[in-house]
Amino acid sequence: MKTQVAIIGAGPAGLLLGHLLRAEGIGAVIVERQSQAHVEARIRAGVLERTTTDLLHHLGLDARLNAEGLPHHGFKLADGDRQIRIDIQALTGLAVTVYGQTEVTRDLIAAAPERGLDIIWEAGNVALHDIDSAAPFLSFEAKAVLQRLDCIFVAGCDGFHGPARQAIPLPLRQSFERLYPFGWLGILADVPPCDDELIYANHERGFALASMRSPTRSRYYIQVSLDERLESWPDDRLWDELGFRLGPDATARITRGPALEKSIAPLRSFVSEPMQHGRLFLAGDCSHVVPPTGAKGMNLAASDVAYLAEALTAWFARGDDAALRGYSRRALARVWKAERFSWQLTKLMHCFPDDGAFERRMQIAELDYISGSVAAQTAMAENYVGLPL
Ligand code: RFL
Ligand code: PHB
Repeated sequence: MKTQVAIIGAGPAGLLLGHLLRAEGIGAVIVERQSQAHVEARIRAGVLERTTTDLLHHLGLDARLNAEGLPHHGFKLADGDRQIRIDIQALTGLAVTVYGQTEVTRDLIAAAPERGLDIIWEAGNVALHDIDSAAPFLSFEAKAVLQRLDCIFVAGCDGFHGPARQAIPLPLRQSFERLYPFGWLGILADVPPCDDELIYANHERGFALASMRSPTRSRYYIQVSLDERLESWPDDRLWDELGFRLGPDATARITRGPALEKSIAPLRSFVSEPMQHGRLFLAGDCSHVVPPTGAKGMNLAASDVAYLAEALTAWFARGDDAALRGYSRRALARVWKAERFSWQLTKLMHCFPDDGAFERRMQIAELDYISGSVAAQTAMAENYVGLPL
């Protein structure tokens, strides 16, 4: 098999890149380890920045997004009894859109055949070869047959655990990491949300987030220690805990219901530099991870591939390699700012096991400062809606 760009991974980064390349007439094939059903069932991000929705509009893959996406003009920070509203629309002129990653992924997969984007599902043992030559290729097993995909470029879009990042030799690759001593326990339920905006709550029992997928589907999270097990969190215990943490206004309006999905995700900040080696280009979680507090992970995957598609298009259309050479530097500049915001918001809103009374007072003072400062609220709002591309 042969294509122009071989993409590893059918997450948001790989699918969006594939569509952006096909829209420019560039050949692309995606090789994905999991089955289509598995990928379409994953519950992940919920908040899309304007830069991400713009890409879906540009591709004309926005029918469901337009019909079902919920524009959000603000969000709330809760701190015990108080709520601080960050009016992102008034402060930045922009909004975010609540539309699940699951839905984005389904829309992109559904449109793949009609746009000539081939996806090979359940590909085992994907390996990269000759990435520092002019003729790289992938090998993998599909339907029990060893296959080879020759290409001009390889795009590593295979998430944090995939093989692409490791294909950059270690002396040339440097990583920066912060692991957090807690995770998020998430619940998805078909009940109306407790508020029409998201609420990020700092409580001495731990962080909580009230989010949503639609007017009838809620998504909630609580901070839990890393050794917690799902079996210890029957639905009622989880609803009780949300009631403690979200503050009195929200708690009075929580509707309980059975969990459609429940999972625990660890939190991590991670960047691997550079994002390019030879003919291999990395995008999304395979090259950087943020804790979900800032709602940035999927949006960074989208901005990476917007840069990469632009650079590959310049190369295929005009033989111009300037943008490809600048890709890593350009993408990392945006990545590090999102890392900074996600890390700060995580520190502000969570209970760290080693923190004492002093750190708690600092968090409360910071929230108090934000509540009274338009400058602080503006800084938070412009990061939340997403920095410009
Ligand atoms: P993905 O989505 O992990 O996709 C990678 C794909 O590569 C495949 N793969 C392989 N394929 C072939 N061979 C191999 N050896 C392979 N190894 C892996 C995988 O099966 C998969 O299909 O990475 P991508 O595309 O870079 O997208 C990143 C986003 O998924 C991620 O950043 C977000 O989900 C993060 N995130 C959020 N981001 C936001 O922008 N807004 C949010 O509100 C938000 N909330 C969240 C989140 C992530 C969460 N979790 C579960 C970590 C909330 C949570 C709880
Ligand atoms: C979600 O709805 O899953 C969600 C929303 C905001 C975040 C993280 C996750 O910051």
